[in-house]
Parts: sequence; C-alpha cells; structure tokens
Amino acid sequence: MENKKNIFKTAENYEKERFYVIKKEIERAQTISVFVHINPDGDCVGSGLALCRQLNKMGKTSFVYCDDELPEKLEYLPFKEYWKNTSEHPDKVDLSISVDIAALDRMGMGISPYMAAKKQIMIDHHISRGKFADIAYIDSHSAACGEIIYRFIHYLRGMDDDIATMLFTAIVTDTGCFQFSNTTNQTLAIIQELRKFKINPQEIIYKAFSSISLKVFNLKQIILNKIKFYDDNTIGIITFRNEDFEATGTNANNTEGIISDVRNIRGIKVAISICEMGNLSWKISFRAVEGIDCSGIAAVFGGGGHKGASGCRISGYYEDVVDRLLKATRDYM
Ligand SMILES: [Mn+2]
Repeated sequence: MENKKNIFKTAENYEKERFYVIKKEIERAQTISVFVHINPDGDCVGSGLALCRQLNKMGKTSFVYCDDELPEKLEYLPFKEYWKNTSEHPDKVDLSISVDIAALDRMGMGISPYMAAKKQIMIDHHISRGKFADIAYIDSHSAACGEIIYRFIHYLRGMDDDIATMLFTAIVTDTGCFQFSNTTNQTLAIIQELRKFKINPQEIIYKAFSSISLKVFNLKQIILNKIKFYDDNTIGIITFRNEDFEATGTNANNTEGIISDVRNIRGIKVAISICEMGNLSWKISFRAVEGIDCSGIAAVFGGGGHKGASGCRISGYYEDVVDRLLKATRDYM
C-alpha cells in the first residue's frame, strides 16, 4: 500500500514537472501551432481545440493544423475557426505542439511545419513508439488525450465552459462513451468536474458518439448484410470493398464503429474488419471481448494496439488474407 502511494506521488510529481516545463516554453513563444493526426477523431479534435483556445486566451497566436477537414459530426464545437488545413501553415512558428499523435507518420503533411518550428512538444496517451519532440509528455494511463489536456488547462487555471465542451467530446469519443476498459476512476472524476461547467452532455454524446449520417447508415446496411461467421459464431468478419464505398458515397474514413456491432453479438470473441485500400492492400481492425488480447493478433502482421482494439495492414489476395487472419486469430483463442 505504502509502495503504491509512492508510485502515485512520483507520477503526479513527474506530470507537474512536465506541465511546468511546457508552460515555460509556451510563455516564451508568441506563435504556437497545434498539430493533430490525419483522419481526426473526437479526441484529437477536442483536445487540440481546447489547447488552442487556452493558448489564445494567454495572448498567443495559435491555430490547430490537420490535413483533413473538421469532421462533420463535430461541427457543433465552439471555436472551430481555429481549425486550419496544413497547407495554410505559415513558414515558421516559435513553437509546435502535437496532440494525440504517437508516431510522426500520423501527422501527414504536418511533419515539415511541425519540425520547422524553433521547438517541438508532444503530448500523447498512446504507448509510445518513440519520442520525436524536444519535450514530450506521454501518459498511457489516460483514456484520452482530453484527460491530460484537462489537467494541464486546470493547472493553468484556464478551464471554462467552451473548453469543457471540447474536452467532454474528447473523452466521450476515446472511451466509446465510457464503455471501453480504458475508462478509469480518474476519467470519471474529470467528467464530474467537466459537468460543473455549462455543457450539454446529452447533446454532445448524441452528436459526437451516437448519431451517424444516412450515407454511413447505408454503408453499414450493406456491410452487415455480407458478414461471415466462423468457428461456431465466435469469429465475425466484415469486409469493406471499394464498390461499397462507391455505392454509398462514403470512403475508408467512414468505417469507424461498424465493427462494434459485430463485437457486441453475444458469443462473439473476436470481430475483424477488412477494408480495401486499393491494389491488394487491406487495412485490418480487430475488436476482442474481455479475456482475449487482440493486440497480439495484430502484432503477427506487424501491427499493434490495445487489448480490446488493434489493427494492422496486410497485402495479398482477399481469400488468402482471410485465411491468414483466421489462422492467427485461432492461435489466440
Ligand atoms: Mn486519443
């Protein structure tokens, strides 16, 4: 017990020390760019905008840069005018901060303006594959980057209603609305704090998490209609083909969440999604129930992730890809 307490104290002190160092760098800079990952989700959007808003409140010139547009379902977020396309980035800024980015290749075209800044900071919650910034703060115990950004803005005494809406969005997204095992007491304690601000939790959950567009619904219908079950209905495989995207006006960025419907079928142990990326190249996602670690299955193909959710890329003919996936999955069950 005593030992545990010490570990906690050390982690807390380490975070305070990191926050202090990051704050000093921010104070020294005037132009600060925030970078988030390609194919942006609610966590990087909410965390990025919240940090950017805070920086603007501190008198800095700051924007959030991404290769992709702000996702349609997140358009309710305040201060979305901070969202800029990477192509609009000015030549050089004083400081660049990456949020929710575990590896540089997730930054897309943002890599060169990010690196061109006089100093780089990374703030992330993934188990890191290496640090790429002058200053890094990585806390893999946080369910969302939104938790870290909450603690940082709280440390700066900057929390307000708009920032609370952004961070509630971030945490709802990365915890699957508190359904995933990454949800901790700390997550819920932060949610409790966020609810003290003027936010609309039901509306945020509906818009950021539950609602889908009609075209994604149409895609879902086609995909679930073609599902294949194996091994006494313990493995379910869905496949997204180019023709499915064409028929519904969607793309590979619209596949999110459909695999959860497969994982939620009683009796399913592993759900697999195979998404055509063109020219015999496939993006694979795995979802596993409690007790099965699907990051191990992804690792067989050079991928990775968490226990309950993981992914990888595979090349080859579709039928061979299915065979290889089934073999690797059976080895883990
Ligand atoms: Mn995240």
